[in-house]
Amino acid sequence: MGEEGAQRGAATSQVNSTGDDQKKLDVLSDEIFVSVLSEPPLLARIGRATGPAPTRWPGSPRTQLPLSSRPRARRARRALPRPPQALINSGACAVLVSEERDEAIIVPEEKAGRFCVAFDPLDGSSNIDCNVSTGTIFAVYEKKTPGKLGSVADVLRVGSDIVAAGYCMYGAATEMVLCFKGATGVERFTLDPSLGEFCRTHSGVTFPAGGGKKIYSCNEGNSPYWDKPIQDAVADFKVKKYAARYVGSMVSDVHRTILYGGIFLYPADTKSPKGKLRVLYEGFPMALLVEAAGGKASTGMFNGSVQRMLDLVPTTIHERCPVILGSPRDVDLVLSRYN
Ligand code: FBP
Repeated sequence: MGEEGAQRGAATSQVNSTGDDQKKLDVLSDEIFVSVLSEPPLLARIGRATGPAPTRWPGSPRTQLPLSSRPRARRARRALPRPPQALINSGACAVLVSEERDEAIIVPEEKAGRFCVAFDPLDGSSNIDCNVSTGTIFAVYEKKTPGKLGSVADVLRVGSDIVAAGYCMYGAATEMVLCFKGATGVERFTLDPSLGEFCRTHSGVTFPAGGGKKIYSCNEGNSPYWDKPIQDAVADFKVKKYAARYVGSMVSDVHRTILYGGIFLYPADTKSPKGKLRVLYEGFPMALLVEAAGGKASTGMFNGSVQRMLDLVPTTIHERCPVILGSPRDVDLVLSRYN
């Protein structure tokens, strides 16, 4: 990645509202994401303006991360309308919640739209510096607050109210995975840099039959702080000869889990009694996708009971929750430890 990559991955002196280091790319991707919500075709235009998308397609040179490098990329970036003007112009959104902003963005009444979006503009940011795959995660709600103006109440609601969810993964290729509420299976799209468009490559994707490959994915460095049921379940996976896989970017670990099978968990522990991951823009969207793909998404033992992720009702926009998701075979194995 060299000096340029290091610059982009460099930490700013800031931390976000949940105390996590904020990387320059976190901030940049947040700005782009908010602006893209204003003009969906904009991303396609950036793609055409800057040539290959910010990823490595097989065979394309590694250093082609365009956004802040080449003159055309800089011109395209300067063309991006600055939030909140961009938000105001969208006409599609009423409320936006970003991992990188302390407060929700409420779009002024005269421009407010039907939808509310919670998003993690750059998930797995601790992996940026070493060029390991990262992603973007989002959940979409339909505004329910009467009148034109939205409010935080439009997103602080039960997870099963989400109408659509998805993620983009920036890996060997850029993929986008989407689903709508009530769908069976998820839709996979791959970015074609030459078109600057996402092309649907797989439809109705579900977990492999029977649960798929025996893979467990978690940060085992936290195991001393886990409760006994989780420690026992992970020990059991080893006895059952499961393979361990952990990228440390939720998007990448969940993407692999949906495609190959197995389980991803970031449970609560004595260090983080509410877990690490955030309800609105990590837990909920991934739960909708995993359930649509025939999997299960739970909090494990949380606030005194084992709960379905989408039954949670968050009270703050950056609330955290434990996450246990994957094939029913493996999630049930973990949850059975609480019986
Ligand atoms: P952000 O990078 O958006 O803050 O996401 C949190 C995250 O990086 C997840 O992507 C990942 O699953 C988890 O934290 C990794 O945490 P840890 O480094 O504690 O294993």
